[in-house]
Amino acid sequence: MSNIEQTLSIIKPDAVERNLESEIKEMFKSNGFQILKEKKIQIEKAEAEKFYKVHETKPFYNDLCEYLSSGPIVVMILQKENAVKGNRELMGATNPKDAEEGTIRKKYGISIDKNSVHGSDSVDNAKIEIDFFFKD
Ligand code: IDP
Ligand code: MG
Repeated sequence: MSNIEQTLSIIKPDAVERNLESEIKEMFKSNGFQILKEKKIQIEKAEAEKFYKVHETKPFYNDLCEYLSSGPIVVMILQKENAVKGNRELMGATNPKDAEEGTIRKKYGISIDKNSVHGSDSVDNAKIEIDFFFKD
């Protein structure tokens, strides 16, 4: 049975800054993802804090929010069969050092904090995150 899903992807500041936007989008497309909507924006730290609220008790929360708001990002709605899991697989492990060959984070990630992409971790969170950036 078909299970077309949508998920939220972000190309983070470290990757935008290194002009990796088109290469990363090509990786999504060549892996069967459709980019339904996209925009390049820069967010305020307060918005980053809202977006990453689940991590508010973590020691890296402040740096993470500083970082996500430090420069332009590209936010996208990706669509594919089982898109949420498929995107997590294509992204690779949070720490690029642990990411598998062929994943975005292995290829482009610099460190655990500058790991080039964000992807929703569940279907429920994908809906919340898509609304966060694309509810008009
Ligand atoms: P994910 O992006 O793979 O879903 P999460 O655990 O949700 O990983 O963490 C969100 C983001 O917070 C990560 O992508 C990474 O940029 C940052 N992060 C996670 N763990 C650490 C850490 O131990 N030190 C610094 N930054 C971290
Ligand atoms: Mg996460």
